[in-house]
Amino acid sequence: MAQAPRTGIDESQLRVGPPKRTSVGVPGIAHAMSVALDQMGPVRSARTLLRVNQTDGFDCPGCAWPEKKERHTAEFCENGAKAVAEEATRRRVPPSFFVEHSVADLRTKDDYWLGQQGRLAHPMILDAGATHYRPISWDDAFDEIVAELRACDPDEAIFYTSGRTSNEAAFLYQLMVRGYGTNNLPDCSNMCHESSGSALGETIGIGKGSVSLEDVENASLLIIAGQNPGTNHPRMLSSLEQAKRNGAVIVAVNPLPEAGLLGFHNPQTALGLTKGIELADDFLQIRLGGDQALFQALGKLLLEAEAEGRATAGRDTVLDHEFLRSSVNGFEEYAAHVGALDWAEVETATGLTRSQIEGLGERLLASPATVVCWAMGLTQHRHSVAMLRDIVNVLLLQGNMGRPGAGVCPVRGHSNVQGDRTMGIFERMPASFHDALDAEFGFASPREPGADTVAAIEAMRDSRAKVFLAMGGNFVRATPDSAVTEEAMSRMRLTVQVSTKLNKSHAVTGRRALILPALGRTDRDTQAGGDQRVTVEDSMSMVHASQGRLEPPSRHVLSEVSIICRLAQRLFARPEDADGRGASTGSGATEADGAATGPMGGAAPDAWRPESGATPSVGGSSPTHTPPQVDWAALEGDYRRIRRHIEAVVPGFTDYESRIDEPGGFALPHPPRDSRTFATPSGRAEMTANALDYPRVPPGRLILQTIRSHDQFNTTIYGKDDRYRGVHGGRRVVFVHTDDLAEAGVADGDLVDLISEFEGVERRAEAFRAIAYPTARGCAAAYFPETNVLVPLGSFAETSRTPTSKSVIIRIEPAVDAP
Ligand SMILES: Nc1nc2c(c(=O)[nH]1)N[C@H]1C(S)=C(S)[C@@H](COP(=O)(O)OP(=O)(O)OC[C@H]3O[C@@H](n4cnc5c(=O)[nH]c(N)nc54)[C@H](O)[C@@H]3O)O[C@H]1N2
Ligand SMILES: Nc1nc2c(c(=O)[nH]1)N[C@H]1C(S)=C(S)[C@@H](COP(=O)(O)OP(=O)(O)OC[C@H]3O[C@@H](n4cnc5c(=O)[nH]c(N)nc54)[C@H](O)[C@@H]3O)O[C@H]1N2
Ligand SMILES: [Mo]
Repeated sequence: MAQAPRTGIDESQLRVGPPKRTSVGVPGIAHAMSVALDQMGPVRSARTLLRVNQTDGFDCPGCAWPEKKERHTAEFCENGAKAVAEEATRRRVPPSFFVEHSVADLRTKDDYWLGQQGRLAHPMILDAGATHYRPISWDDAFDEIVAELRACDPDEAIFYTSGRTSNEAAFLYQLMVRGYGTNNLPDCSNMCHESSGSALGETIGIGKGSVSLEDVENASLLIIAGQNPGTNHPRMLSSLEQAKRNGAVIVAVNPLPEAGLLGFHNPQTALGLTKGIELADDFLQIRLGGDQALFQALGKLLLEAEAEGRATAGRDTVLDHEFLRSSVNGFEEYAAHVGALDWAEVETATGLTRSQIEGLGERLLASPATVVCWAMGLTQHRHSVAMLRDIVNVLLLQGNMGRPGAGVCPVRGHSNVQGDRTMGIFERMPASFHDALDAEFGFASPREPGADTVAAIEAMRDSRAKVFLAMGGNFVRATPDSAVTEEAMSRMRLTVQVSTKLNKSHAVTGRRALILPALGRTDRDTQAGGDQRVTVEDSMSMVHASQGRLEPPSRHVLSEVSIICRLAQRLFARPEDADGRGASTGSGATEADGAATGPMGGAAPDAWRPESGATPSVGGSSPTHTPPQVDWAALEGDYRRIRRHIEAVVPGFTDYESRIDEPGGFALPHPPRDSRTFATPSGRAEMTANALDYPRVPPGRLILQTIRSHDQFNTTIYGKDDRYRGVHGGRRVVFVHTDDLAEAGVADGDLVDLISEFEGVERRAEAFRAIAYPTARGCAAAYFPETNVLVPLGSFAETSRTPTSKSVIIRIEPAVDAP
């Protein structure tokens, strides 16, 4: 095992070569193994990697692409192996590390250096005015949090979640937060697939994808728009390869010629190692944000083909008339709307020719079953929700919903981001969820919607929030407008990070800060009731169990469930309950069973009052509501009890415990997929007429998308390369079309500053190497989180309020400090 690096990334070592056309294969596996050996050593590497995504193993902490029923011995991809290695690393961040490094020192380190230091091993506190974190006991840490929470109005506290949190932890977390009295539950989904949830919820009545893995493999046409699976969902490539072998046509829609989409060497088949397969039959190099125009044009073409008496393969007509009649609203308005579409505008918006779009129209006609897949390329624009509604429109026309091989496939990011939502991590859950929660736990959850990510940052910026707690993630780096967000964070009275690894959010803190080290997926989680498993939900609504088996990083690290249970127990303790420490102090929980025996079993109404006498400064009165009736210690001791509560509250979890014993788990209900029914207010799928939008880029400006390199997982930077795009040894690069570089008077390799322009305010990211790259004209690309300084907090998608990370208007200038 290699030592953690002593320095961060030295951008002067950057080397740039040509981009690749195919992905994975032998170099991918070799690279994954070298990362694993570096972090874990040989024995732990073998033991760990062989358990990824096995039915009795742990769920890969990488992406949310589902597993097949029959598993390979090594059911992981290069980037899954990297995600596992980062978590299962043997490097540690012990208390002595914080003696050596002040917070000011940590602030100067880059994301790569921070992440490479290893697993957090002890709870730490940063006192007001202190320069260094010091170790703290768990009990004292919880007391500090409770004191601050009691001193503020519940709506002045923000509770963030990242998407790795298990169903069990997520469910208890939202219960604690709602019991405390707020819906301020922003999550990474607000920055991720919120637009998908909004558009699908409105149109098909459920904010989740409608396809199964079999549907993807049996589709006749797969349109993959705004997604880079070769890097971000490598296991998806095996499904695409299978689809291809089954005769599917694959069309990639992307401003960048991404290696994984164009060609693929499957490391899991003997053939794949040598020969590889061309995946995409067509590549439409679209302009950033042009997809709404593309799909409206496709709808128009289908309607014209219908008028000409043509037909979709396998049917007498182009349109699925019976389905439209029985199950869909809004056809007439939609048809009139796209009928009036102007081709010149479509060509401007997309940068594609009419004949290219007609080519895809022909492919739609030739396909009896079409799936559209997408990820961040379609969700992070101002008009993303309308764009996605227009995708649904096109699919509905041909009845491509709730049929084998057809439907919508938003490909999720974090491994349990979808499950967290199902569990109630959402600032505005439907009334039915609140009703069930209240009935199960005998309390009245607050019904006022809470803050999403953008609103949370605004509240912190404007001093309307005082306490920030994060269940995982890296809030200051993942969010837009870094300078604004960092300043907002520093206004907090207390910031708390429940984390596995060190990151920038531990260095940019409130007046006081806590780091609470948590177990990850790969770690053994032993409680009073024995070794525990947790459950997660993948991108296709499959719920399955996950059990880690590695020795935890230290005996001072707790599971997320433990952390929540112990915190909640204190938070809801009556002052006379001897400060509520009770059973949670030791290594495990009580053996108590049933809800009646725990410390809160018999809590009287209005038991919850601030004990410190501090008066909340906003909102006036102290909360006096009844807390949820929960035996937190019992739940901590045996997670099956948590699952019983979930079963009672969340639809679709009947026989939860026995169904996760099945290999592969079980599918949650999805009305369009299961029965072609739609739980919208009208009971029908909704076609919508959406005003056409696309980014208008002023002359001399570019539109910038902020993306992931091959060596990162969001804000965790595994390494310094982006192999498929030909970048090695550095990250501060901006990909620009050769002609756009020439127009800007910049030569390939020059150092430039990126200046974003939004509503008269400029934001600057300095010293990026300009790379002449085959991207669409006018469309630049650079990596996040380095470019988050450029994404304005006030620029977000309509309806979903997702920051517009894929459409930032910029100009490029020779770098101020260039030699
Ligand atoms: N290894 C690894 N795996 C990951 C992650 C990671 O960081 N590393 N992150 C996880 C998470 S949380 C998520 S959400 C997913 C993200 O998965 P992706 O969405 O694949 O990630 P991005 O790097 O944001 O890539 C966006 C893609 O969309 C294209 N694109 C951008 N704008 C447009 C547009 O307007 N139209 C079209 N048609 N295309 C566009 C870009 O060129 C790029 O190919 O991956 C998950 N998996
Ligand atoms: N400009 C720009 N910004 C973006 C995006 C973009 O494309 N462009 N993408 C957005 C998207 S899609 C997303 S999902 C967000 C991601 O936002 P986040 O989810 O907040 O960020 P991550 O980088 O995934 O969080 C990594 C940290 O999570 C902690 N962690 C990892 N595993 C665990 C665990 O099991 N338990 C606990 N408690 N902690 C854990 C580690 O400490 C690690 O440092 O970023 C968004 N930001
Ligand atoms: Mo994401």
